[in-house]
Amino acid sequence: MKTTTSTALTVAGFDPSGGAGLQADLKTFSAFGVSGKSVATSITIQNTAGVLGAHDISPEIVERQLKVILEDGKPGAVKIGMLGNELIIKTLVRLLRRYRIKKLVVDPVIYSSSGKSLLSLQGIQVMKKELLPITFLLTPNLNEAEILSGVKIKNASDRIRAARVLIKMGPKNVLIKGGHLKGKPQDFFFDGKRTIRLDADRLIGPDVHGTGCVLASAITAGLVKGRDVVTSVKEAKEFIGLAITGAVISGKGAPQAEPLTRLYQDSERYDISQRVLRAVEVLKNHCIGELIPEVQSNIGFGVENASTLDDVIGFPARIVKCGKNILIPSPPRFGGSRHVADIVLTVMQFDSSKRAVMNIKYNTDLIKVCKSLKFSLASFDRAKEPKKVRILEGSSLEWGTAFSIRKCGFVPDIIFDKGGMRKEEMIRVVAEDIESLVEKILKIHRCYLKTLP
Ligand code: PXL
Repeated sequence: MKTTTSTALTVAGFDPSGGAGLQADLKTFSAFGVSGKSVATSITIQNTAGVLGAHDISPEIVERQLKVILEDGKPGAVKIGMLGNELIIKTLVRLLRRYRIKKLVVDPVIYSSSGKSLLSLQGIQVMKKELLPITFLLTPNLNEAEILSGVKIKNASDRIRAARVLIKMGPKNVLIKGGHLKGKPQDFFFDGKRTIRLDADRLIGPDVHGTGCVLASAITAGLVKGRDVVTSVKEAKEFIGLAITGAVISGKGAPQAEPLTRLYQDSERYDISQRVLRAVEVLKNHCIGELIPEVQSNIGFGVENASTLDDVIGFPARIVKCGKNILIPSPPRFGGSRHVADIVLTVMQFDSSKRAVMNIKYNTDLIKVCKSLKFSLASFDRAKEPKKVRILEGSSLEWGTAFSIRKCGFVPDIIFDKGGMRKEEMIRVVAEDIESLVEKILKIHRCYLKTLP
């Protein structure tokens, strides 16, 4: 059990598809280690394909929800999302004033990304008149900034004008999200004095649902944790980038931002390190020293959908032979093995289900062993490597791996080469995961021992 004062409240709509609104907000708070409370303003009817309708909660019920929550303890900050209509806004403002809520992040939701109205026309007027004056940070997208400020935004200077108009309407800070402006996406922060342009890489692919909610909630969580507003915005922008990278397609419509991306990644990486540590213990116990080549061995094991060196765990100091025994001079880490990781990444481009590779010694007996075990084999010849590839340092193993796979027509169990100038001949054992890799290695080792005098 633990007592916390680190709480955030979201007042927003309910999205049954889980991608936006209350559900996305709570996941975001959790991802920041902030305890979340939530008050529902409207039940939307929607799935990943879009919003079909909305049933606003009566202002009395919104009031009762809010009151019991605020009486229970003052949240560190409050995020406001979809509000539905003017009566809900009036009720909300009255209570926020009564409980002296200062850290108020308002995401002025007016339309859904699919174009459905989520706030009444009267609601827009009441938001301008009553909610903006008590707002700490307003986070409109371009369309919402235009509607609230009355300034048509076609370029960056229009955006500055709109921000000035909005600040005059009451909020202490404004973040106009420029994700939908043509060219390089740039968010624009203004606190009445300072203007800060925040660049963001345009992320390719279809529009991701829930990004506005997740961004505003991430800022709110930062404020709860005591960060200043600009730091909170910057951290939240990094967070939304990750949530978009990890977006999930779960239905027929849009992908949804995934606020738990970092947690999922960390947990997968922890799981992989533990499995690799267990695997080398097994290899150690079986004393597979006979399989280790002169340049020593390494193991690479990639996370799901691995795409960079840092997505592949390996042993920075390799796996070293000591007679029949093997030694692990330093623990595995992600990005720890350049060469084997190159092979893993190349293999995964052809077959993403094969994520583990270990290099072992080459000799004709070992090749015979692999054949007797009915492993599929393919090989490449370093001498046939195109000059262009050779000049590009480090791409040699990628070439050899891709060449072997293409020749074979699928990813084989074994990829070998007979070496070249200052290059030791080598066998690489390929498997789906670390456990099946160890199984293959032990089979090879067992058979190989029988061939030795
Ligand atoms: O993305 C705006 C938004 C906010 N809140 C709820 C929503 C939507 C969009 O669909 O459903 C509840």
